[in-house]
Amino acid sequence: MNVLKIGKKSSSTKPSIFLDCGIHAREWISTAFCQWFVKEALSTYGSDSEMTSLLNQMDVYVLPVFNIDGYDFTHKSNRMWRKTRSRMSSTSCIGADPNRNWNAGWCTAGASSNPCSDTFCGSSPESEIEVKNVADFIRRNKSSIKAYLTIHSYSQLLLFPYSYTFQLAEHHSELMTVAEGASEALRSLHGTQYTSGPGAATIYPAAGGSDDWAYDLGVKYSYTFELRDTGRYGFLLPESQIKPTCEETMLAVKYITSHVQKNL
Ligand code: 0X9
Ligand code: ZN
Ligand code: ZN
Repeated sequence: MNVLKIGKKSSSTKPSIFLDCGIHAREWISTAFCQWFVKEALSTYGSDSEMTSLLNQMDVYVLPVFNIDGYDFTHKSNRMWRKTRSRMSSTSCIGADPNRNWNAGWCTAGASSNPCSDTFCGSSPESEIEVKNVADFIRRNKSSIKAYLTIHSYSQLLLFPYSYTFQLAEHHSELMTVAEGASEALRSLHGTQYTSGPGAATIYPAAGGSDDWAYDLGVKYSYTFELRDTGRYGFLLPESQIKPTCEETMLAVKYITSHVQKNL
């Protein structure tokens, strides 16, 4: 797995943001967004004041494709594959849900212990090598990572902890205010409407997700984006929507990163 580190070179460790795409194999607009983000970062550094300030002050770690094997499988065999491609000796069913495999209320709600289910939580927390690798990376860089952003589709939601419980997060009101500001910024470009809120109440209770895990580790600004659309095309978002979706999402991501910078 390759993670990109984007930012102005520095001799000391800078505060950072972790951004991942493609946790779920079939959510192709997600992987498109990480590519877009990298292109925008490199091409607007030095001309856009917000991007310049961000990359001067912070590093952004971008994991362009989290679920590599699954993503490959959606191109070659089954466009609607969601999970990893790991094998277990006990069953012929393949893969676990990489967003049910984190050690955050693992497998208690909205997840399945049936290996054949699309929301299979895995044989144990971090049983999936992709999850273990990213969890290790975030644990190793925990003191520098100030925000965790993970990109999914679809539903047009901006979610934050918790999803494994209906209890409100300690920083609920700040997380909500920032999410609403980000959604408003996103909407300003093409009118795309987003709903913000804690995962359990806004989409569904689902334990073992990366956002809840990062938050409980101490990464306060932990957000899950569910990009376009609301179901007309779903995971099969047409090519014509890639650019507008990435453009509007960029505004929301920059809104969040500016808030994080202000609160370093
Ligand atoms: O169910 C998910 O993993 C996400 N939705 S998706 O349609 N992309 O599969 C929502 C994740 C929200 N956060 C957690 N459940 N922790
Ligand atoms: Zn391809
Ligand atoms: Zn997803």
